[in-house]
Amino acid sequence: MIIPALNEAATLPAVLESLHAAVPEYEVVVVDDGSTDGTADVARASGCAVLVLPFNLGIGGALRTGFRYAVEQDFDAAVQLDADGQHDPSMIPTLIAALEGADFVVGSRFATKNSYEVGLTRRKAMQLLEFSMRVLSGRTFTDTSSGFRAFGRPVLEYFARSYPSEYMESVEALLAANYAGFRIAEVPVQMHQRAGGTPSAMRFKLIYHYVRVMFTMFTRASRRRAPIPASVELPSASAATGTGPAA
Ligand SMILES: Nc1nc2c(ncn2[C@@H]2O[C@H](COP(=O)(O)OP(=O)(O)O)[C@@H](O)[C@H]2O)c(=O)[nH]1
Ligand SMILES: [Mg+2]
Repeated sequence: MIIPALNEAATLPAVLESLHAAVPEYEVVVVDDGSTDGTADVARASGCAVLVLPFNLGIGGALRTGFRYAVEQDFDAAVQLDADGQHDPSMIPTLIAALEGADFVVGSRFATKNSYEVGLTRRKAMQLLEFSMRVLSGRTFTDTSSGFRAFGRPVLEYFARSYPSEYMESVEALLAANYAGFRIAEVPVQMHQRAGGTPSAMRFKLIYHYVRVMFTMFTRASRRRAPIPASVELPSASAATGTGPAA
């Protein structure tokens, strides 16, 4: 389980507890990304692995750190989930089971009709993203920005060296994995509203991010045949483990 976390001390304990109850057999790593609210301490108190980044890299950078860690620790698969209680740990075995027939599994909020509510701005933007994704990838994804995902080993290795770093990276990563030829599956999930804390982007910032991600998607599409070099030496992700204070 890879949990990117920025100032989630309020919600993280309950998430870690529910993970421990639902899937005690899986290791958990929290990637604390320059939080100022004691997120790392809360995570350490639960006994899970904590990677502390010295300053804020953004969710993509934090995830890439988590993927490197998973690769280094020789995990066969990993699941990404939010620190805010939105993702239901009881769905994790379903996501992992779907890795039998896929390399990359996306927990989709919209694969079936359910009650997950998003604001109007976000909903419209998501529809536009979905449409662009259909044009660029040639297939339909019902939830391009879900942060509840499972990855098999080959995708972990791929993302450990190439995961996009800007916010809304989830969309870009989906397109990149599609171009790289990975088998991608969607599994319907029920998602909750965040349990507390603050969402990472508010309305106007969101619009900026949606415009930026659209631009990146088209750029990516235009150079889709450029391979990601396979032989990049990776610095050790576990160098980030430890007790250093979050800046
Ligand atoms: N490591 C890290 N995690 C972040 C950052 N921004 C957001 N997150 C985490 O990423 C997850 C998703 O963010 P969230 O605000 O819930 O986005 P939403 O679910 O798309 O509204 C949460 O666990 C956040 O704590 C960041 O800059 N760095
Ligand atoms: Mg969330």
